[in-house]
Amino acid sequence: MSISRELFEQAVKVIPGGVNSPVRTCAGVGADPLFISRAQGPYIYTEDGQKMVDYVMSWGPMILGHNHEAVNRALHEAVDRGTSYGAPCRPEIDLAGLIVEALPGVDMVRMVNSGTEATMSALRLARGYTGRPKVLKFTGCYHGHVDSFLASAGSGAATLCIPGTPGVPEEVVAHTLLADYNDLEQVQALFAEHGQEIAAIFVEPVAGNMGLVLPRDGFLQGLRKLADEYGSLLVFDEVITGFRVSFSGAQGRFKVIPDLTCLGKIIGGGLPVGAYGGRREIMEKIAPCGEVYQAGTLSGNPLAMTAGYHTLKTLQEMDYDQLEARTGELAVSLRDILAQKGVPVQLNTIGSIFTLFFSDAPVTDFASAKKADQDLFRAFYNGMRDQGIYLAPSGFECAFNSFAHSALEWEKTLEAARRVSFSR
Ligand code: KE4
Repeated sequence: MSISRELFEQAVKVIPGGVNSPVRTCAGVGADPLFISRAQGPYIYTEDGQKMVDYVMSWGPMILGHNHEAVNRALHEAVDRGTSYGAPCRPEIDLAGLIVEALPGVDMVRMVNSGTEATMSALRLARGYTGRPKVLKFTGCYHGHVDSFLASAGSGAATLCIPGTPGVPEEVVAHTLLADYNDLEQVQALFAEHGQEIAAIFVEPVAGNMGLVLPRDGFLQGLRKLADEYGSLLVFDEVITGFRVSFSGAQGRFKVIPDLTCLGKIIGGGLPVGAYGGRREIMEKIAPCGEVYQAGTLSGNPLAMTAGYHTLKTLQEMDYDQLEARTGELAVSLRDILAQKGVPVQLNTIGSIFTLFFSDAPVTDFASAKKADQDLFRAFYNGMRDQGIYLAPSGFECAFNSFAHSALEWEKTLEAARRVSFSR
């Protein structure tokens, strides 16, 4: 029996499903989760000593690669100054200042401890600022496990086929309006009917939780126009895209400026950090300067702020265009290798992220994402994993490249794909 299997058998006794987040279970691909002992650069190392090329990268945060020297060194120094003060500290201003400087839609930012906390707080703020109850989200988008957003959510809820809202009272999701991603007509119709009650549109400006789905030309601009027309807020959930699709996020790349922005993942550099920010007159509604309450014991934790600051500071000097070009080459080569095996495959990619859908039709929303063949994905996942390539164990997630990956890892990845067998 492998060490990972032994550990998993121990874990399931004391942790639901043996994992602390459902997407980590590999039930959907017929495998056990691998227990990781350490990580370095583009690699993770399993408890059984297997060295694997990592394209999960902690589900997005590790864009610099694991254990980056500058981040690691700063963290070691920070630990010696204590781990938590529960009081303001300099690293909070350093990280907040970098975020405000980088994102055109953010004048002020509040730190929290996860992407979920960020979107939950942004939703409360949008409702408090507008005095309206309803929120419009898109099927297949995932904004964390916030009650109001667990309606037709993506990520783990899609992977595990969990229906929308067990455990969430009907009254809560009654205020959640759903539209299909990229379908502006549906959004227009919902605004025509509910416009004066809609506090905000929440959208992943590039959707990463139904697999990667790109916004159609004019989609984000159309949302901006409708929000303005009806006095609703436009909220970009940039937990994945922030500092990923460009140093100024999706809002800088697509030049559509939201009223509020939710962040996570990369801004914590691998430590637990989320944040929400936006226009000053909205953010000043948040306690203690405003009446919308939100708080957190470990918000602005000095270690997390240090990791986030040094991550963004390092990213400021990195060549995003080059990483995007390398990622595109890798993804196109993977698609072509798989297509030559006679399987239907579609590729969506932007920045340093991509998803290969086993489908013969383009994937532009949740319905088309769900048409992808999950059995083929399962064969691909396991075939790659058996050869030391670590992908997300779900067809509704993305593969994340990093500045630590090089031609060596990319060639290993392509070689492994050439050897994958899809014989049913
Ligand atoms: P967290 O609460 O997991 O930090 O962030 C929630 C969240 C919010 N918004 C977007 C766009 C997100 O992608 C996420 C979290 N992403 C998933 C994977 N796609 C995290 C992995 C997990 O759930 O373990």
